[in-house]
Amino acid sequence: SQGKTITCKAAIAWEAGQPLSVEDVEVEPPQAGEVRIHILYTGICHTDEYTRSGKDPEGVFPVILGHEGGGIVESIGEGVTSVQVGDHVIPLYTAECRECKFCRSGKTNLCGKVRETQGKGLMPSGTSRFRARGKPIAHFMGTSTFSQYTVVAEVSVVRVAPAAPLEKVCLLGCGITTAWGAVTKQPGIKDSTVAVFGCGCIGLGVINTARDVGASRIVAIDTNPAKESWAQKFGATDFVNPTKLPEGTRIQDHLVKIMDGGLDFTFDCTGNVQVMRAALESCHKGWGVSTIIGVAAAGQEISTRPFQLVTGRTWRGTAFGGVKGRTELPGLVEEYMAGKLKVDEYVTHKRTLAQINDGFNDMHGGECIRCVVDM
Ligand code: NAD
Ligand code: AHE
Ligand code: ZN
Repeated sequence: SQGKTITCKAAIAWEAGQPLSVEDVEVEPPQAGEVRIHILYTGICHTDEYTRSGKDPEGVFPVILGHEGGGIVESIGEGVTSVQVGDHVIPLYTAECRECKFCRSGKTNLCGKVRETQGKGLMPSGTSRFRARGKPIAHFMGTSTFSQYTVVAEVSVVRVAPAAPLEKVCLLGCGITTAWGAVTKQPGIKDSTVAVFGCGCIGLGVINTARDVGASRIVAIDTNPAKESWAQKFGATDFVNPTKLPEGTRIQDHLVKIMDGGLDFTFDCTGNVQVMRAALESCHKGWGVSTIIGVAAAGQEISTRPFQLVTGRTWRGTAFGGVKGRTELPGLVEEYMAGKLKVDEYVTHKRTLAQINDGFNDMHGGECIRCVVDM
């Protein structure tokens, strides 16, 4: 099939707010600097649901969503050198070209090479490799892992150890890596107090990594009471359900009170702007640092009294945990293989591609940490 268009199944989001439709899609061969991947497994992340629902200001339709995948290189375009046919790979929604201003800065994992076209649902050439019902279908986050075959830029893919089970390490394409990076790249967490708002895949990953790096106390916060035992299993020392506080008590006031003036570090893993505010205001005066990981809907804005910052709290955020995927993911896969990084523990649900909409429903149920789709 190399050099030829492949017809395979993909889950297409034709319109915002509609269920995905599993149907035939034509996938063109990779052009220069591109890689065509046979996707074997993909996770479903809350960000896929966010864009499907129509809340993403960058959302383009029709589109093939999915950004937490694992697969095998089927063919490569002209000039591609960093992966070969048959390599086991993870697509990267945060590219790493190693030559743009961002990549060379040493200050960020955000790469400027393909982000503009990626945000429009196009390959760097400004065109799509997908067609269905005779129409072009947009790419998503440079990855589109809800297709049995996808095409990505070479800068948006990394080879991983072939011995690693793709049905597990696909999750390193987003959630677990994001959480791991958000903690490990933040200096000072050892021997410090941490609060984590939201105990989904991201929040549990933050809790677990904070425990691994030696945080002294880890307070998990979730409105879903079923998350208490999850949080404990991943390393939380305390759990607070904000809906169970006495009427009129705000979560930030409660945390400042029980934590001797507040937390050293807090993380928003919900995407809710009120929660982001509470996370900032739960920080200790003089030094507390709050990190936003959650993605908020179009039109939503954060607010707080500037006094919160004047008095020494820091508000920051992170994408893909600050991780440079091509450089760092192979090592993270090795950590998993060596038993030093939890991955299997996050998989609560499994679905086939035909059942992918059930996978989205699993996510809404509150009992799902990650659903892995067998493509
Ligand atoms: P999830 O839905 O599985 O988890 C969210 C958790 O927050 C749930 O347990 C829910 O009960 C809890 N929650 C909801 N409202 C709450 C409230 N008011 N107070 C406390 N807890 C509350 O989602 P996820 O897959 O873990 O993703 C979390 C967020 O992170 C999403 O917004 C997602 O889009 C975002 N995300 C960002 C990045 C990044 O690179 N920045 C990467 C992955 C995911
Ligand atoms: N398109 C959205 C932005 C969404 C967003 O912030 N995405 C995160 C990754 S979420 C993964 O589950 C991210 O990487 N952001 C950096 C970037 O370059 O997109 C919007 O609101 O416009
Ligand atoms: Zn994601």
